[in-house]
Amino acid sequence: MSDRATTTSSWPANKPVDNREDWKRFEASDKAAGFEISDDFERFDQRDDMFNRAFWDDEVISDHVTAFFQAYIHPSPRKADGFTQWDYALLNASWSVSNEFSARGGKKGVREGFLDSFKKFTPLAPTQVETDDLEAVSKRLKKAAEFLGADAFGITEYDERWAYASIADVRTNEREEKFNPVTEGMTSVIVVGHGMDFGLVQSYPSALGASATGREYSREAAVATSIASFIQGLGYNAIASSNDSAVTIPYAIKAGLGEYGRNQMIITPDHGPRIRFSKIFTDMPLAHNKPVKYGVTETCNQCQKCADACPPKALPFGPPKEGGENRSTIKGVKKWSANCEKCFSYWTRMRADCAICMRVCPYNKDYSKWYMRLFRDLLNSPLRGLMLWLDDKMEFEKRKPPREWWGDTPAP
Ligand code: B12
Ligand code: SF4
Ligand code: SF4
Repeated sequence: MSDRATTTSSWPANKPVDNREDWKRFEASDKAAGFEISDDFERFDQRDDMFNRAFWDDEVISDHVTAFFQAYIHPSPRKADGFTQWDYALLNASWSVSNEFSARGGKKGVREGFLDSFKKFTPLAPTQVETDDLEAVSKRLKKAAEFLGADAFGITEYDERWAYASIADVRTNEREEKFNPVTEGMTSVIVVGHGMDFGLVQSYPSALGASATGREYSREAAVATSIASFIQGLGYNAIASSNDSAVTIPYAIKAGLGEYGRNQMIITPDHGPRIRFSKIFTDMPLAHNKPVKYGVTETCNQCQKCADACPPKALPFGPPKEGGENRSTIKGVKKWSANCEKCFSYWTRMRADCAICMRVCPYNKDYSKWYMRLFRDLLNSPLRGLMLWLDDKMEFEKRKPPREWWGDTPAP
């Protein structure tokens, strides 16, 4: 356990937070996924992520931070395109279902979807369905998940390393450490993808563009809890989760949903980086997917559009390396890591979240069009260099004026 994790731990002292011997069983699947994890690895404490540090860390707290969070509750629209009352109204509407979920545990100090996992809707069925044929069971589960709203679906083994060593307690601004219950008895993690609106992402940075993020948090809450309810109805435990409980990206990679990019995102074949993820932890016996490799790492080795475009220069140039510039980076994992202090500080000054690094990525295309699918396939081929040149020439990454998203409706 890290020294910073020793503050007000209130869970039993015998809780295993460091099972290094047991983690050796992940060596083969780590290799297949391209994970390089050293002996310096430590599980991450949620209170060290930027959102939580914004409440307790004097190095992060500022008037800009206060104004940023306020903008999502009581916005101050301005005349600038993308920040009008219409834009903020859509932004806050897009978040409303998610806000409802996260507020309902308020009195108990629970913030579902962000710090704590979602409350269960459906009691555990007294009988369990047969699970002898794992492939068939997983196929049915995928079918149900797609019906319930999943845009992408994958399953991987539950891996304790990515579960937060502790979760942040919302009851005080200190965000003290709270026992993370998700680790108990879980064997699989189902990772569900939620595609973001292409046109809105093109208008980032803007309050209007941020609606693309808000809508998916609302959908994550609805879809992940529905899938968990389905599994509970089959007689197995299921815990629905959005940003809470665990670092999502390593699970998404192992579940075969896509490859990790320099922009710190999973880049999927069907949505590029323009996708968000929720997860469901379960003890239901399921078949596990394998990681996919389709050329993203090679493209990122040759491209640095996201790092160039990032206004506060928070993204890394050069090859992956271990560790980061501050406490918001997990220890002991070799990967591309951002300086998230710089990133979050930019958001707070702008009073809205950012996703420029998603917008400018050559994989951020509208894949409902056949010629964009062809573009992607050529980008993943030996013609990569040419395609990156073409991507620049065509200026695909250019920001679209937010007012254009509203289409033919006259500007009021
Ligand atoms: C906190 C957080 C942030 C913080 C910063 C992270 C931090 N270090 O504090 C801020 C506010 C800056 C942020 C920004 C953004 N975020 Co964010 N964020 C999260 C959140 C809630 C927690 C991540 C965390 O615990 N990080 C702390 C440590 C682990 O960070 P780290 O060491 O730098 O590791 C990062 C990556 O390297 C990777 N990672 C971690 N471990 C490992 C291990 C291996 C082997 C590999 C390969 C990668 C990997 O995941 C981490 C993501 O922060 C996750 C949801 C979740 N529960 O995972 C979403 C999440 C990662 N964010 C997401 C997105 C999309 C964004 C933004 C584009 C904002 C937006 N408008 O949507 C930007 C992108 C900024 C950037 N390029 O990094 C998505 C990514 C989706 C995708 N396609 O992969 C997630 C998964 C949320 C979701 N619901 O889908 N985010
Ligand atoms: S912009 Fe380029 S370097 Fe960045 S994630 Fe996309 S392909 Fe990789
Ligand atoms: S979200 Fe914006 S500020 Fe943060 S890394 Fe991406 S481009 Fe940079």
